Amino acid sequence: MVEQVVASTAVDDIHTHLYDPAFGKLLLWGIDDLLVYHYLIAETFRFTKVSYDEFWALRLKQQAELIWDELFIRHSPISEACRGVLTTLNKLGLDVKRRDLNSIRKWFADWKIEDYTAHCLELAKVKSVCMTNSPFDDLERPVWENGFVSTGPFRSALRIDPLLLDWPKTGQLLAKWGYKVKPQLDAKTVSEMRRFLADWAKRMQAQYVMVSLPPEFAYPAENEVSQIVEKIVLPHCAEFGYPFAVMPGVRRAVNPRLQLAGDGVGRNDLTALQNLCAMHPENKFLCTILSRENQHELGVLARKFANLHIFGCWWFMNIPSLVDEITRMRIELLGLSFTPQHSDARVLDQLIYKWDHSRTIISRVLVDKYDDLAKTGWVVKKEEIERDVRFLFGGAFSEFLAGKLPASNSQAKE
Ligand code: FIX
Ligand code: ZN
Repeated sequence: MVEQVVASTAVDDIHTHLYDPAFGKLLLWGIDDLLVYHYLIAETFRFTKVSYDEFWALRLKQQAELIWDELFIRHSPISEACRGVLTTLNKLGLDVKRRDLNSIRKWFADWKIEDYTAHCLELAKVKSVCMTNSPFDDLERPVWENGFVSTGPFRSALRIDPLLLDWPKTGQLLAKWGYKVKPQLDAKTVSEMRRFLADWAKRMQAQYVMVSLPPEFAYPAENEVSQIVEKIVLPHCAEFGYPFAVMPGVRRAVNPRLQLAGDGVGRNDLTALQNLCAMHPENKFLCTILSRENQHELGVLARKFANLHIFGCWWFMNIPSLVDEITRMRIELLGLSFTPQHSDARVLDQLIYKWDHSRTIISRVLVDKYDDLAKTGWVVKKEEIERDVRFLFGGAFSEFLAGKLPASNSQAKE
């Protein structure tokens, strides 16, 4: 019964890198994009003799062929990211044992993107998709400036990494766009940076404001990042009720020659997150963290602060052994008050495998947990299992977005 409920309950995917089809080429899909996923690029360079420069000079189709040949033909595709391509093709009804890239390409060529988007969402049983939207992206910004408003399943989150991590350089952009900012965070600059955030969060109808952070992130601290968080981001989020999503643990460009595939991981001192939650009870925080070593501490922090909602097994954590370990631990620590998974899909079709693989593990963990209850004589009804799974698959997140902070939180600040 649990397996059937988990397999059939539609999910809100709360963090992806997908786009509404209205964003045109920014929405990646199809076999070539599936193969040229940065997870698979990194794995290909474990084997290939092709140099970085040669690889980046290839056209997308040629890159896809090289990856297919190296990871699927010359070796068996047993890594999680390789297996994901095969799960996706299989669920789409393609015969993977033919190993025929060109016939797979022909199958994709017959689709129109609007129909294919609906097909993927239906197969993956995803009812909404949260995009990652950056005003600093030159391809994306004009779509918003031309008045795009999301009415369908695609929702928005305002991504602000350059504002926090690359000030004052990002200030030059703000100045160009008409915000009266200076490199120093004086009062006028602070209010103009807040105006910038307010304009973009409103334009995007953002669900939350988000940033990824390096392993060294500290709070409070005498540095620009910490000052921008304290003086600009947190007051903005508190004023308009946006949660601030922090994603610590990414060490960008560990190997820059791998481009997007070149980011690494490092562990964080979670005292920073503890301080954020404790010092800003008027703010709500979302958090997913990249290092395995931080996972238990994050679960414990969520027990301490109702203004913290933890979510997902992010990126290098999204492999079956760790999803099982992390999900099990979170349920044991927090019951149902977290969001176990997001897809982080960058290619539309990936929704199919990311959710298929995650559902299998989440259901396995839940079966064990309900079974433990059964041994005590507690009887769980089917409607209760459905209620619980809906809560894990977006209900808890929606309540966190909509809900007021517990009374203890608002009083703590007074
Ligand atoms: O920072 C992020 O949101 C990361 O998820 C991405 O930048 C990363 O490249 C990714 O695709 C992970 O799944
Ligand atoms: Zn992401």
